[in-house]
Amino acid sequence: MNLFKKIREGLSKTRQSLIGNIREVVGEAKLDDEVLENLEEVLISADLGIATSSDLCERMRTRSTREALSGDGVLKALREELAVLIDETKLSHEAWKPKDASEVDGPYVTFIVGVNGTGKTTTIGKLALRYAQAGHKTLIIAADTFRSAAVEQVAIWAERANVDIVRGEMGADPASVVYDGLQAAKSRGIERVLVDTAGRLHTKVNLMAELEKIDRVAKKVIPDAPHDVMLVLDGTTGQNGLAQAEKFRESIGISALIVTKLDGTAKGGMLVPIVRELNIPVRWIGVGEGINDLVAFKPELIVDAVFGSDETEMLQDSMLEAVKRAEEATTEWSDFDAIP
Ligand SMILES: Nc1nc2c(ncn2[C@@H]2O[C@H](COP(=O)(O)OP(=O)(O)OP(=O)(O)O)[C@@H](O)[C@H]2O)c(=O)[nH]1
Ligand SMILES: [Mg+2]
Repeated sequence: MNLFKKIREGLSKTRQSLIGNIREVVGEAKLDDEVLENLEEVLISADLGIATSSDLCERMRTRSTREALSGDGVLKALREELAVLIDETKLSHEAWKPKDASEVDGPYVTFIVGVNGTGKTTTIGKLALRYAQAGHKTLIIAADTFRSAAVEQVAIWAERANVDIVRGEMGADPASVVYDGLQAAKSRGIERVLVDTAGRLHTKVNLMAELEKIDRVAKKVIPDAPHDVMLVLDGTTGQNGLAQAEKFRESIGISALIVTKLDGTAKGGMLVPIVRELNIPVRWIGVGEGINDLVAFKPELIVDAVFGSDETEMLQDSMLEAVKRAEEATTEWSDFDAIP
């Protein structure tokens, strides 16, 4: 299945609910103030965020003074206006890049962080498989020594992906597990290291301090580590993800986001404010519990994924072009080799 289809399928609940609600408030009416107000409410309740919803409606208001908009014409116009907003944002994202793997001598270290239950361990399994398939010698460090069974869970994923694992004992200091794991990675000639950390509430100062300690200790073994820190957000929690991202960014710093569970939710609209307002790129999205249910994400795909009119609609040329670029990037690992 191509990348675009997978994203679309993953976000089908979001799209159906959003489009249904838009059709309901717009109907065949003209786009007047009242309709615009209701439209803004629909966008906000679909987790598009207050700023983006308001910007979008403002653009629609301006546009409605130039052309008569009603019915599905509103949807089409919304898609176009959102594409403009996303496009403007993309430019400012160019500056956000993790270290390039080809410039890293020794293991390329990625921390996977996030609040409880967002899908960190599952995503590590999915990523480990990708790295292994791309021919990288990969090691997972199981630094979640907090929750019983966490180490066993990650060990199962390591086995599925057929990669090495270094585990800590239950209750051990996670920083010391990371220390040992990175030493092992160096001596075994590992190319990619994925560090599975325990879930932690972004509001708990001591837990965030523990993460900062892991960061300091990692640097003792590999001075420029971590090369990449990905925050995993649960796509079903909507706007709360933005607050989590801010807190993790202030603490350990993050280079990219992974948004999971988009397959089971109508809240996928949250991808829009994340892309637009956070200025942290979404690199992967999780669209299922299986090892292959991880899709490389490109902001240009979001408009159709969230707002596309229906499954059979012909893709516009520009969209096809974007899909092609994204797929090339994924298969060649040109962008993703550096990042994974
Ligand atoms: N539907 C769906 N479920 C997912 C996805 N990613 C993870 N899950 C499920 O979410 C649940 C939690 O996943 P974990 O990987 O254990 O989450 P975690 O962040 O490691 O959890 P803690 O270590 O306890 O903080 C599991 O039941 C996963 O199967 C996804 O993309 N889609
Ligand atoms: Mg976990």
